[in-house]
Amino acid sequence: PALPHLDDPHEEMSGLINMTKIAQGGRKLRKNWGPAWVVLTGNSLVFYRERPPQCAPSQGWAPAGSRPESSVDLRGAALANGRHLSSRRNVLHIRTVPGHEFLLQSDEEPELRAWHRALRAVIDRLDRE
Ligand code: I3S
Repeated sequence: PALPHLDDPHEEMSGLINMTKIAQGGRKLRKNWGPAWVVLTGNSLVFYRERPPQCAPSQGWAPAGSRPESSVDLRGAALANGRHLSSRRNVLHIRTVPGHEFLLQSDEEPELRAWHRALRAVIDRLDRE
């Protein structure tokens, strides 16, 4: 099934990172930290339980049969340091327009900074469109 907001599916960045959802549609959720394979595209953040199997380059990052757990549209999203929301170090807080909120975390500070930079670039670009 097509994902409605994946109209710019080129991959900006992907990797395995600790993640928890903390709100869904503005409703607070209980944290459930765990590793996720996260793909940043031109307009979305897509979460997989694990890394999808490698596929032919022509097929891009979303091989048939690998279903994302969830994905969110980053247009208008807010991105901030998440230090006030967790006791973990190197935490990034993402809040989307419909009120879905996520924390991303890595013990490797450069890794989290790379995600911060890449997300900032995508969100800023979407703001200018
Ligand atoms: O922000 P919170 O609610 O104190 O987050 C911690 C809890 O969710 C805790 O689980 P329970 O209280 O549901 O058993 C988790 O084990 C912790 O990891 C959460 O905090 P951190 O600081 O790790 O984000």
